[in-house]
Amino acid sequence: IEAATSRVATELTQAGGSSGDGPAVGIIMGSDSDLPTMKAAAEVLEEFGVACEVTVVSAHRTPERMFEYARSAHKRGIRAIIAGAGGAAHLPGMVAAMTPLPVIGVPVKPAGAHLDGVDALLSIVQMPRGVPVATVAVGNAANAGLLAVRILASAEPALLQRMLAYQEGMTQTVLGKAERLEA
Ligand code: RP5
Repeated sequence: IEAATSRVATELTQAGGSSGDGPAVGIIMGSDSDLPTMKAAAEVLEEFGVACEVTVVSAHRTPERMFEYARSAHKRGIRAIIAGAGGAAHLPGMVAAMTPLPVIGVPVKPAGAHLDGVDALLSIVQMPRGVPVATVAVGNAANAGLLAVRILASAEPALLQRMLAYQEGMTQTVLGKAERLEA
């Protein structure tokens, strides 16, 4: 992840992982200022051994780059796209309009934002029929990573087992806390 994020503002990069040759998930964001939020998605994917690429694609500042990314991702072997943006967050929806891949949108709350990320949430979630974006909670890039894992896991038995183990781990953690509380 460190290697991927250090080059994030310049070009497509690949983070570690073991599922296949190239990255299976593309993580894109409107600005490198979104990285502190979006890196949680890359961390989850790394935890599950899913290879990803991390880069900046701005719907407003680099529209041609957005077209190129969205139109080519599936041809490069990407199987799901996580797209985060703040403010007038058009990136996830526009990418979804141009790719056949599942797109997971992350509303980002930029530092010093006046609207608490609600502007980004509404920009991302209110998609018209026919162009779906699976939208997670404001700032919850970890859930975007987990959803991408689940999408891939539906066709990868080994990944499915890792997701089941992750869920069981969560259950045991909560039960442990409940036991301690009740003791
Ligand atoms: C959005 O504007 C980006 O996704 C970011 O959340 C926000 C601020 O971008 P910068 O001005 O920090 O580059 O497009």
